[in-house]
Amino acid sequence: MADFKSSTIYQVYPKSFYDSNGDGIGDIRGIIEKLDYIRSLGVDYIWSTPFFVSPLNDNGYDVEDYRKIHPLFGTMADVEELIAEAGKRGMGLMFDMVFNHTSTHHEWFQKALLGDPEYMDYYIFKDGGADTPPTNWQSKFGGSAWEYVPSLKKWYLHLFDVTQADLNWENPRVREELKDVIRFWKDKGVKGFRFDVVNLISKPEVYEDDTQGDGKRFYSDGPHIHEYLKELVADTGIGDMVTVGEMSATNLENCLRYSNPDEKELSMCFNFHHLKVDYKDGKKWELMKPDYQELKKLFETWQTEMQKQNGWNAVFWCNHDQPRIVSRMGDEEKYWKESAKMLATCVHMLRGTPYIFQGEELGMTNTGYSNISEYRDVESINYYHILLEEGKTQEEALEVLGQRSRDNSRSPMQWDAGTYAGFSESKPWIGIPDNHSYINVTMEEQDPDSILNYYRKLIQLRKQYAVIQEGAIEFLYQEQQEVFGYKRLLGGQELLVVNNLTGQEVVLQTPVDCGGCECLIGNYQKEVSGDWLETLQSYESVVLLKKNLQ
Ligand code: TEU
Ligand code: CA
Repeated sequence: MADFKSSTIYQVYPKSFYDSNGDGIGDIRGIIEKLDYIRSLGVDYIWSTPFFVSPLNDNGYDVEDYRKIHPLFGTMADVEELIAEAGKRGMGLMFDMVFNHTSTHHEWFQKALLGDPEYMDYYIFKDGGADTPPTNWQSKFGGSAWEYVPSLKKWYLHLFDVTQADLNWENPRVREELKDVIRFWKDKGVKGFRFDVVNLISKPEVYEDDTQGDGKRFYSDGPHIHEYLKELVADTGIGDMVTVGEMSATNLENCLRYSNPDEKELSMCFNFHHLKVDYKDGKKWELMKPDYQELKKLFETWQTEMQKQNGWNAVFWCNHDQPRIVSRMGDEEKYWKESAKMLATCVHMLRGTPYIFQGEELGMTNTGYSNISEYRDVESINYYHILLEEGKTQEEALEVLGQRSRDNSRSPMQWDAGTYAGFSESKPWIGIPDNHSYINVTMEEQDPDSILNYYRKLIQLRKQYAVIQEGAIEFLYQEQQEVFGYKRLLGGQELLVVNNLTGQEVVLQTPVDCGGCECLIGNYQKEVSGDWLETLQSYESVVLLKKNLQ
């Protein structure tokens, strides 16, 4: 399997990828049927979000049994076939390990609820009167992070939904149980792992009210996090596999440690700072236009420091929790194609491992649901009510969801222009935007100039040019807000990446001398070789290779 530094990773959300048996819900056999498509992109690994037995209150991030497949998605035989068939095509599977919490349906929690002290110690139970939660910490999905169990006269911690109880990592037995889960999947031939909100697993010694916030500062990158990760990796022998930790409200200092190979923790981290530049005062549910200066600064800091201190970034715009990037930072109407390609270029030429979320490669957009009944995500539904309670009108609340809901990325993959977008033969579990009439795999396959074919080319360029994989990075145009530019340097090669983040033409403050350059990729048909590049058109992207520098 390819080294993670030269790889591109494709994320599949099984429930919405492809439905093989016509029940309106995507499944494992659906992924198997579409493996040739995924292979055609040129990616090396497939990260699939969870399909284990679960009540699906958080679409599988509430795991009831880490070793069994939810019948809605298929069988163990299907999963084994998926791993084998991907392997035949040169791709490795990465499974999603949700180890910060289990579903309250998990047998461990069920035993805890019966008062079994051994299993109560698997979770975080605290004393407290029925009216006073142990602390004022807030759930990430809204409301208190504590739930009272009258029969035990205790509260349990849930940083996410009330049916997602946080595990007690201080308990060595919990750590052993979770290592066994990794060994189980490793033995099945899984080639890598994504660890869900893994930087939240180490809770503080003392549980106290957070007078400055929702509690996150006490448990994000908590006191024993690095120890726990080292132990998990060493004891399961996954140090040579590709691993990525999802880091919630993290910082650079910790991510440098998580991803520095000498620390023997993880291959790389997801952080979300660059995806909060449109949060007003840092609040997800308050709308603001993206602050591009801040976006550029964040990329610059993280890229430069990771390089200096031998860390490694996962680079991405989209996943199953994020709105679609073309709707968010591009222009999904007038410059749909141009802006989707420009945004792709911005991250795919960076130093790090790029991730593509299903449908991103087609330029899929936010879903634009107009009624709350169309939403499925627990977080969206909770916040809709919170927004109404805060005094917003229904229209205003829907406007916020339209831009921020996680369901924006969870609509079915658009395979063709037919009914249900070729995803299923029956009505899917969640609605499909009308734009599948022109945003779909079948049509984009036929168009050499499509977003799909542009992504293929970006992935291929990374394979072809060591400077994209390993080159040093230097940032350009820091003073020019509309332009996101950088250089990659390796040996005698210099790669120049220039992107116009706006829908207006811009004049470059420093024109680029294209003498002796080859244009590797760009989203406008234009001959740049031997010329000066002085202006960029709306959302224009240009990637130039300068050769044989002395
Ligand atoms: O997400 C963690 C997480 O905190 C977010 O991305 C979350 O969706 C957002 O902050 C809410 O505003 C991971 C999974 O990717 C997500 O799907 C799960 O719901 C969550 O963990 C709990 O397992
Ligand atoms: Ca199905």
